[in-house]
Amino acid sequence: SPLIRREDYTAPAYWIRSVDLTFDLDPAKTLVVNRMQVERNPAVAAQALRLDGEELNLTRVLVNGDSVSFRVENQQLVLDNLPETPFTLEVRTTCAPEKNTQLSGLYTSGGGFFTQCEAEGFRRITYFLDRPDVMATFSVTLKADATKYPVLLSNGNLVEQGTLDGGKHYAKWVDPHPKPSYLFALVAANLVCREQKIRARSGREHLLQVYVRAGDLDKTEHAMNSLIASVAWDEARFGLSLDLDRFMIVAVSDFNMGAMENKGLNIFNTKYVLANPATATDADYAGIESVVGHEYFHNWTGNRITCRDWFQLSLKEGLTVFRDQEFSQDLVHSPSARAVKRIEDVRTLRQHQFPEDAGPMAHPVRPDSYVEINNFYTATVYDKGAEVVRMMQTLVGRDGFARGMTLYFQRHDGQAVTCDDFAQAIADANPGSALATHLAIFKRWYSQAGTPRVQARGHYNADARTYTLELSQQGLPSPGQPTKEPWVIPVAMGLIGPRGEHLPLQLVGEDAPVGTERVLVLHEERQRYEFTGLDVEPVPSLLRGFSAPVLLEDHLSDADLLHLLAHDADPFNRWEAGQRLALNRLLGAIRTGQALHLDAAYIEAMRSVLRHPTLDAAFKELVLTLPSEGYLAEQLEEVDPQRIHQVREAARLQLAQALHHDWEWAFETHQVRGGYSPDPVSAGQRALANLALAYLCLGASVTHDPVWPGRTYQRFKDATNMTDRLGALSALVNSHAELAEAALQRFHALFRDEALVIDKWFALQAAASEKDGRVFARARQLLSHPDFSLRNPNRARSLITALCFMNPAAFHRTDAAGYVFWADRVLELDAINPQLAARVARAMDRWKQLAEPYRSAAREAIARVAARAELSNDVREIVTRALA
Ligand code: DPP
Ligand code: ZN
Repeated sequence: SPLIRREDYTAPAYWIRSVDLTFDLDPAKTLVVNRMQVERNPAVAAQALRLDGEELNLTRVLVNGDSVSFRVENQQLVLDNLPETPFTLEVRTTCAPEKNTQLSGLYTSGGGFFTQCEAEGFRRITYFLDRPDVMATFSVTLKADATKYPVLLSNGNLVEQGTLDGGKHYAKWVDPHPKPSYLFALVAANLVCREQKIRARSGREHLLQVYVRAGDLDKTEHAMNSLIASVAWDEARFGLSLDLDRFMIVAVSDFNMGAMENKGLNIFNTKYVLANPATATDADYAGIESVVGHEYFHNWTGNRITCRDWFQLSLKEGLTVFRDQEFSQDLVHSPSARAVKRIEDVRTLRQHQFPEDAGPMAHPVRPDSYVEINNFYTATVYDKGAEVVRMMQTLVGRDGFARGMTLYFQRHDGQAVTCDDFAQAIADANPGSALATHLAIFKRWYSQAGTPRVQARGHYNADARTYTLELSQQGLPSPGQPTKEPWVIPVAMGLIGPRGEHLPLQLVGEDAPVGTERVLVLHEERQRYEFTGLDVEPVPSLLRGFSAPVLLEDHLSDADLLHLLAHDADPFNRWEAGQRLALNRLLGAIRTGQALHLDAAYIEAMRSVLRHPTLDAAFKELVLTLPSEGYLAEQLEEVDPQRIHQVREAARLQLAQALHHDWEWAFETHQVRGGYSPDPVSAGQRALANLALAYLCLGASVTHDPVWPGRTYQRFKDATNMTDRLGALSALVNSHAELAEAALQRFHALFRDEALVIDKWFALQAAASEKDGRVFARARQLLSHPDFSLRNPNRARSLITALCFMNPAAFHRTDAAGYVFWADRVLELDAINPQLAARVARAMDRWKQLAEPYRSAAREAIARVAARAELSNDVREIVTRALA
């Protein structure tokens, strides 16, 4: 399987201007008639037309109605001797949707037909120029059994429908917007829909629809509300309105990804559509809001302006993640609720993207090469890509960024473009800005992999009343990139005085202070900043709001961090200070092998946050949650997952015991009364109450006091929403309470017919805090539970991802049984669904960091997978890179 390189890009030799598709849908054998209007691209030397196709049965090829000679080689249909003028090419093929377990292309799920075409699924439906820079208008006719498939949908507008002989019916859809094939979609299924008409600011009326299976209609309100909010937000913030009469979301339970932004017909994993208070947690509600937003926002950033080639994937994904993050922040009104969302996003970035950027799969936001593009739907392309866009906004300001977006659409609407085009538009709309000044250097964020390290050292000169801050940056080698050039790094910062006051910031040479917060733009390897007029020695608060995706070493002392935790006006850095205090203590114990002892200063600091009169509950919950085992591992040169677990559990137990009365107080005082609402204030209260409950049950696990486990079980039974029910269940399971078994059984019995809840049931058990190997043993047993299946991606992930990615202590065992489990599942899954298998394969990314005996055993397991001859390109690429 060849390596595909960005530098090899060439424009297509042909354009397909329009396509007319007819589907005769049958699970075993679907007939696809594909009529394309094709013309040569005069800018490219004359050559054969090569159409991509995969697992298709080709039955007929006609050019302008006449049969022609053709050949099929390397999964391409090749036609020579074509007319110069535009011509009609008709290709007939059949495929077998029911056999399509990869869930790419046209497949069946729950008795209906669905499609997924990004990145290269359309070639599994028909022969085509399956590349994003070939944009065509589509008209689509669907024919299917009227009883089994009453709903027939495709992109755009419904122009015709009717009945056919033999119990069949048909529908014809026309999408007026030219689009690449990856945005094609069809659905034929037995579904019901919630619909709502809205009137946009422009006065235009739109029909919004959310399609689900018959029993799920009561779980569609939140998705619809999120969609309505998305339409309004994009108009208000960026002046971008919905360009279609009808916008549809369809939920399907077998889906590889979260959702897909097909033009006018978004197809969603049920996980990101279905919610009611009894089945969905606050986190699920938030996930639905952001994914509905994300896919909707793609209509402009991705669909109207798309990617020239797949190396530009972050052009749409980084930008659209940034937009969905901003959307979720703008929906909440308090600055602290915005900060909570920012902290959660940064936590995700550090948990997934930083390890990726330090491991064998490290790649630039705009990769230079790939074997299988599906492997590059990564945290780097999505989340680091979003940080790159966020830095642009920081450098040009919020209004400047909006101007840049406007220019981007003026220049490129309807085109397939590159990351360079985007950055250029934002810079050109902001002449004189730091972005425009340093654009070439800034764009290294697109080309250099790896997380930059920033060092900060401050020095106060009492006589001169100055504070000198020296910032320097450095990049470590990554695969294929041994050396790094400096990046442009915006460092938002402030200086805090001994009484917690925010000091005015005046650099030497300036006439007056410029407020108490500013953005320093580090663009050289080393820069010095001299602040003047300071009567007191400040504590620096650097990288506020996580203004750049870097690793900061600021050399702050414990006392400095305690000061920031108590006083920083920037909630992100306040949270960060608390995490750093914990990190220092935990890492100290992990490195030295000595027993952990949480000192009074730390405990008191945590107590004052917990008891703070004005801080939000959601923020408190974040501060009082210890850094994860995965995050701890990333700070270490050599990783012993069992040691990390031991120390972190000891810390949790000490927090449980030292703050026992405070946890009781927190639990009692954070009860939400009245009906369920997923708003950030009530969600924060529930989160803190659930954290308190977890600590109270943990404390009880050593005192053997039955009161809190008993109350927790009662709360589990009486809960009126899933957040509280799952919180109580989790407290019991993670403290290994005796009542946990009964609760798990009851939970399963209550929700046996709710697939998404049963996923939670699997995941909770597989991600539970390991104790004496019991969690791993349980996870292995659950493989043969009648509800378990590798064929449904959500279910497969609920067990395998929870164990292999989210539970290091259960996964990394001295007897290597976790790695055997991993290799077996990767191989089994690869025969069913290579995309999913390749995701699971990445659980071993960081194996070289492991201590012995884990390291050798991990290598052996990866080698066993790599030795399999009939591996997919997807998994082959991952294991080859891991072993390199
Ligand atoms: N393009 C999709 C999304 O990120 C992924 N399939 O929205
Ligand atoms: Zn996306």
